Amino acid sequence: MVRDAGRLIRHVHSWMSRPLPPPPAALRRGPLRRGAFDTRARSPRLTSLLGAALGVAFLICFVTGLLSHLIQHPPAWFGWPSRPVGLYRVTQGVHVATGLASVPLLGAKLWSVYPRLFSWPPVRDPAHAIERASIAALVAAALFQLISGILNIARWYEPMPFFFTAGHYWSAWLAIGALLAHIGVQLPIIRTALTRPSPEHAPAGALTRRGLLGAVGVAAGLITVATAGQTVAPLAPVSVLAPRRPRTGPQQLPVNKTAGGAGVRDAIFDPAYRLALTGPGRTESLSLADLAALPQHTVVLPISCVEGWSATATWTGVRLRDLIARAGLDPEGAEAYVESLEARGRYRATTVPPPHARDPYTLLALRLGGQPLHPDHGYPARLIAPNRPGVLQTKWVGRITVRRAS
Ligand SMILES: Nc1nc2c(c(=O)[nH]1)N[C@H]1C(S)=C(S)[C@@H](COP(=O)(O)O)O[C@H]1N2
Ligand SMILES: [Mo]
Repeated sequence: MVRDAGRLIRHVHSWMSRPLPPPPAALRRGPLRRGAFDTRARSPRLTSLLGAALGVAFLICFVTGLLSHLIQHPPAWFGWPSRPVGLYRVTQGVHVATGLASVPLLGAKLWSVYPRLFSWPPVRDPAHAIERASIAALVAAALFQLISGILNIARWYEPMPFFFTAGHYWSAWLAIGALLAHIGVQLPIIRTALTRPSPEHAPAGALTRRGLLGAVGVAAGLITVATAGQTVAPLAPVSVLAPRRPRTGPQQLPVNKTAGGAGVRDAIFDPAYRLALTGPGRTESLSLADLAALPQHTVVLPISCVEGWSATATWTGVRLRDLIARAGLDPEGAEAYVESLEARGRYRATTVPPPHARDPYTLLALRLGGQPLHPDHGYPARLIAPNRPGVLQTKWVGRITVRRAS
């Protein structure tokens, strides 16, 4: 049995490393000719150093992105707490920052290896062909992740003929799988390259390796500073590339979707507006005056958009747990389904799970910064809960259905 397996493996191995016929030498021109590239600044060490930095950035980006996905689409085994209130703000800020810092790292890494695209012969044997195909998959998935992520934070959806969230999520698995396989295959090379002391210096005048690494580091730092202001308020003035600034927008808060864009203007200003509050076996209609007559609470909580911007604001309104009790359930074991007056749209409704439903900071907010909500911020009432992605902070709330948590 074991002998057979051993023989099979040897057989596959020899088949995989069986040399393929060389391609016609006449093709060896242009970038394929010998010595077509200046290799002085390129080395396995440079490539390995860039790869290590990129690997760390990608891993952090993957984990924080996966977390964001789980919070938005929680499977039965997954739970996410309501405290600390700003945890999601940090994890998602880190997700977007590591993604953006990966841009110069990936650029430099590709520059350091692209001459190999023209290596001769293009494929030596079947094993080599598989290795090259896996690198092609890794490069394609990595580029797709960075480009789609940047288009998303720039809110430029036209070039993406697919649903961003699904595309970005599935391609992330492809990228991380290809990355782990790549690290596994390259490990011996990486180990020698990183343990051997840095060899010969490049001749004066040429781009030195250290200079290149420094430039890449500076570029990554500049990109971070130029965008982190979308969530780190003191950096806002220098964040020239940030698509949003924390203090810019109606009531000093950025807007994701406007009331006009959501088509809710008529519904939200209708004097007949009532909040439908439904619990097991009963439904109640609450007017704005009814809601304002209930005990009011004020909390300071951020909106933390999945697109990486976030901003803190002061919200006043009715505790969701008070509404749950009013609908006839114990807030300790209840969840709430919150629906917008918005007729269509992916983000018109969310489920508030028990940790957030019972948290005294979770409000059906009526006021922002002491004033009634601006129409674009969800007038007449919107959900605001601690430690939740902005996409789950439903605006223009028209109905709340309370049920026992499963
Ligand atoms: N009904 C509804 N609520 C919504 C949205 C939406 O499209 N429709 N967008 C969400 C997203 S993605 C974010 S980041 C926050 C932003 O809130 P703001 O526009 O008040 O800053 O609202 C959320 N609430
Ligand atoms: Mo968002």
